[in-house]
Amino acid sequence: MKDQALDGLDELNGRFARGHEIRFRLGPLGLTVAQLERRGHRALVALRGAQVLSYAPANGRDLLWLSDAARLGEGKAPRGGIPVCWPWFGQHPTDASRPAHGFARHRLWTLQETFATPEATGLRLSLDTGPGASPDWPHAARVELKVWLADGLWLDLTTTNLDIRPLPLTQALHTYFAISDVDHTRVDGLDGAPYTDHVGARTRRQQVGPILLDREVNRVFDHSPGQVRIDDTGYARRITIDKLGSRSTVVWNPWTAGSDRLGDMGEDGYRRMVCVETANAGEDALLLAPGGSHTLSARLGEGPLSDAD
Ligand code: TA6
Repeated sequence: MKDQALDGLDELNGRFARGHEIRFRLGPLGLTVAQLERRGHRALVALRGAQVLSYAPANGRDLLWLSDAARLGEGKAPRGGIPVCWPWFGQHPTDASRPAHGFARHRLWTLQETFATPEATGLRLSLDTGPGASPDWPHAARVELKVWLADGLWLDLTTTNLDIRPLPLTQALHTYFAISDVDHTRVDGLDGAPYTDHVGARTRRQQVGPILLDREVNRVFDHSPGQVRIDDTGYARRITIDKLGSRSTVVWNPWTAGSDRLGDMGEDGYRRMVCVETANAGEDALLLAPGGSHTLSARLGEGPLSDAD
């Protein structure tokens, strides 16, 4: 598959590069990426799918996991980084033949602006949909992703309903975090939250304590607007995920059988990743009024894990 923006690298750099802080180049899988740098923080953002592929804080290792076996293909987003699930999360609500997690992650987004100020270095991408722009989606809407480096990686996913009808919306920043090993990692901050368990027949449950990664996990948490933490004793770090405009959180690890089904997780890849997804899904589905807009925001940060944690 050819990335249409390949032809435009010179033009992209001519119009949008910002000194050493923002440059455009070919990145993983031959994708056209924006390379962001600010005070030692580094990120790569692919124009296809507006997918962040990498984010490493100053002097730190990457917070994001990208599979060794990631590939591009028709209807396939690279396995890893932060695919944008939009305008539906999971299966389409009424038509199971439509692509899982919507179509935005497969499209080439339009670069609207880049910025490098004393406070932040980043960019804004957009995708328009509607009867003319998007035959598989009847609603006229615009979705924008603003990504920037400051004290962490920040993301704002804003949807505006440009239609005369209400817009049903579910979505997620389907973030694949890199971990040292499943045996050394737990996900905290969801104690007491109700969830729908998507492993096997769907069941409603309530989380007790942290989530241990010792089996397939696929949980859609409702009522989880607060901070989620990934504590990793192998890397001695705590990843923090703070969010706004999101009352649902998805935690996923496909384990062995799921990895075999997916085919692009790489050798034992499931041991070195966990998805913690900032979402509007399940009971947190949105209905945007005509002219209305909604922003889903996330900030990813990290710090050392102390013995007291
Ligand atoms: O968020 C969890 C999930 O919905 C799983 O059910 C799962 O299969 C996954 O996302 C990955 O989906 P994808 O379409 O990228 O293979």
